[in-house]
Amino acid sequence: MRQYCKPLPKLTRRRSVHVLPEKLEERPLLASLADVSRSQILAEVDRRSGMTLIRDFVRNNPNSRVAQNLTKNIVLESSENIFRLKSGSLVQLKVKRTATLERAINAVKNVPGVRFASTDNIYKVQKDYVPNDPRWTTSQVLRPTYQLMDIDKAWDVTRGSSNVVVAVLDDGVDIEHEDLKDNIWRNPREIPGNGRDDDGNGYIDDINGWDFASNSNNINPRADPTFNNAIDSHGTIVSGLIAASIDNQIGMAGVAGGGTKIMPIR
Ligand SMILES: [Ca+2]
Ligand SMILES: [Ca+2]
Ligand SMILES: [Ca+2]
Repeated sequence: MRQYCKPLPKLTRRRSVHVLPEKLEERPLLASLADVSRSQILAEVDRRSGMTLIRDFVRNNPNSRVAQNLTKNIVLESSENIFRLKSGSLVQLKVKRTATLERAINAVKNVPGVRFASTDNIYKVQKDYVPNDPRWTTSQVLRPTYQLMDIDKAWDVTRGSSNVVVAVLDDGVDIEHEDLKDNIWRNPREIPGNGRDDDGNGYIDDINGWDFASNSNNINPRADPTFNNAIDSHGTIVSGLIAASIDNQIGMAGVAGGGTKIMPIR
């Protein structure tokens, strides 16, 4: 996968990237935070030093309509290569104040060796992500701990994935908890309640996990009479730290609560 990314000198690498339009689908996390530069455009050029190709063309064909359009719309002296590709380069071209983006793009597209040109789409990476879960803002314990982990910066990159399953080996997990129930792993090859070991793994009706202490498929601590309620369950608390649903306006936000699944083991 090719990604055309290059920070402007005045911006930090962490906070912005430049992306050609046809590459937007490769950067879904950034897609809603676009801005289009009004003073520069991007072009993909089939030479490692793309600006040399463009400047040479103007020098060698000064009277051509293509070269004249180029010099009329682009500040060639200030334009530069910004990213090397395997088979060429990405160049950033400064648009003259008297030109429009459309005219500048058309002028560059007509230069031999330019594959295509487009607007320079600047995507600002989200920072200081704040979930809407009430305990995220009120907890005097969780929030400082999360901040020590730079969790807001991590959440800019990912908030969890349903492709990831975390086994919690503890005293069980309250799988009916309102802030956990959406992120509990479910065994896709086991049919619940039929008294059979459908997936042949040696455990009957192991839908969400397994209680090895009681040799039971019920891993919810609510089933244990020694627990008064779910808050007594260490496994439930740990699971909440990992995968309490983010942004559901309930309880807290787990570090990977954007989809990561919990497999309770006791
Ligand atoms: Ca089974
Ligand atoms: Ca079964
Ligand atoms: Ca929540």
